[in-house]
Amino acid sequence: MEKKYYITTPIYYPSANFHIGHCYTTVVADSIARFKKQEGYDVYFLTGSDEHGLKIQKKAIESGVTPQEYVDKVIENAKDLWKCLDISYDKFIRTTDEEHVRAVQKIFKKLYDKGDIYKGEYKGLYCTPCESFWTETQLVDGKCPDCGREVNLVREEAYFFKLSKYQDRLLEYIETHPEFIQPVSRKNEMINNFIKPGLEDLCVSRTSFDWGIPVTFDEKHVVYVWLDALSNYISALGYLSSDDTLFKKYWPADLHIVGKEIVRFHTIIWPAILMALDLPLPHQVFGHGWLVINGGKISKSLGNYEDPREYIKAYGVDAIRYYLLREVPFGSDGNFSLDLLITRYNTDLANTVGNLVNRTLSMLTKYFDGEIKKGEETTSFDNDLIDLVINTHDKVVEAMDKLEVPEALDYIFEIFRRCNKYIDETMPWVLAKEGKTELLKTVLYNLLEAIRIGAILLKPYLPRTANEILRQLNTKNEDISSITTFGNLELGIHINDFKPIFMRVDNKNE
Ligand code: ME8
Repeated sequence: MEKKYYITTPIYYPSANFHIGHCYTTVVADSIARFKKQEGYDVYFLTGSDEHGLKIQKKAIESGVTPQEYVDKVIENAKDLWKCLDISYDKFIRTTDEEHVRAVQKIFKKLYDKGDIYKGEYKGLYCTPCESFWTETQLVDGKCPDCGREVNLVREEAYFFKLSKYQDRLLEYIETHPEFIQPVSRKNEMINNFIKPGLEDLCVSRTSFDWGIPVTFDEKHVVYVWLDALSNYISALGYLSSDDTLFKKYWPADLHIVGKEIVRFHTIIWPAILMALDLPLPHQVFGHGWLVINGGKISKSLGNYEDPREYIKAYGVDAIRYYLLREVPFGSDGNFSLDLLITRYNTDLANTVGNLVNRTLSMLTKYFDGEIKKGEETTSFDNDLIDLVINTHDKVVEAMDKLEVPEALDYIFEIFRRCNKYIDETMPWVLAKEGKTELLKTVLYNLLEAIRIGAILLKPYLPRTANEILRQLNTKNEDISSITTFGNLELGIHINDFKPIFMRVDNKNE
């Protein structure tokens, strides 16, 4: 039976200003989804946009359009960015989709009927210019953390979700399921900073603005944006709809990948809601770190913001994917700079892979007219190369099981580095000069086969590069099942036309 794998990214606030940091979650999720597909899983990969709430309503007012007009316009920006980054999602959900709206309304009603949502009064600190509620601890010097103005104590009729009721069950679940919150540091943070000090019931409706999903039985209330947003993970699969086939097939999620600042919502509020709905919890929530610039935030106002499409235009999509996947230790913060991007590009992509493929194909053209042949003799360096290549798949699988994406990628690059060393060891140009044709055939075959296997393993991370290498090799054996043994590169075929895949870029600071 095919194994299923349901993976999600957070749904993004629609924006006209995405930066490179925003690309991180989605590129990582895309690579994991592609990897699982390659490993034979039946994968469902969900992403989307989070379109309700005061923040969006205010942006729409600033732009002089309705909230719906605003989100309809900027949504194209997200979809275009994911397209430029080769994101292979199966569904893009919008929280303004009819089906989502209906599902959230049913979820709200279900929790209300069960007694887990009740009507009460919200008492809190309110910033009128910002129309935002704050808690005492969120204030900065006693003022609104957004605009720095005075806050007032206000009261507003609101519905509450009985989060406190689930505190003990949640703690027990987290403690008995060590894989649920990863990395471990985030798990400890959730337990010690939030759950153990005590969970308070959560305000889940608002009356002070109207850009949200109306509560069906009390229409002056709209559903709190996080209850609305988190529900996307099940509404996207048709939960509580007339067709819940996908829900039955894919829920519970195998992995929610989220940024560290929203782990709290995904590991406290979301599981409590699921418990209240009598649904199983996701297998894992992974909270990744941020991409930072000089240790600080990336933002337009700081002037360090660049549209990621500019980098894609300059260096190609795989240079960006590679940087994000390789440079940032998964789980920790990682630094971004153009210098580092170019260095990684030149060293790993242009030199290690691009140059290797180009050199090898050039030699095959020069010595054998581009025909792939197998030699009758072997060199003393072959076994070491072959062993490394054949063992790489297992190492990649092991790293990916732990979501160690940079490590997985590095194992694959080890193949290309080993190939370059093999060229230095065997010196094919000397073999050619000395007329050792059988050895030369063997060396080139081993290199091409190692490159083929490396390219297949590379597909989930750098799909374009991998496909271009395989196209240049003119091989039909592109499947993961063809890399369990060494020697499946077809004999007698002629390689396709080829050109360098990556051109070195001048780095002014190098
Ligand atoms: O949080 N580095 O949406 P969002 C790494 N709508 N990741 C970053 C980043 C950076 N510099 N900046 C942003 C939301 N992100 C909610 C989610 S889910 C039910 C609702 C990541 O658009 C951030 O951590 O603010 C998050 O995972 C994603 O971008 C979307 O952020």
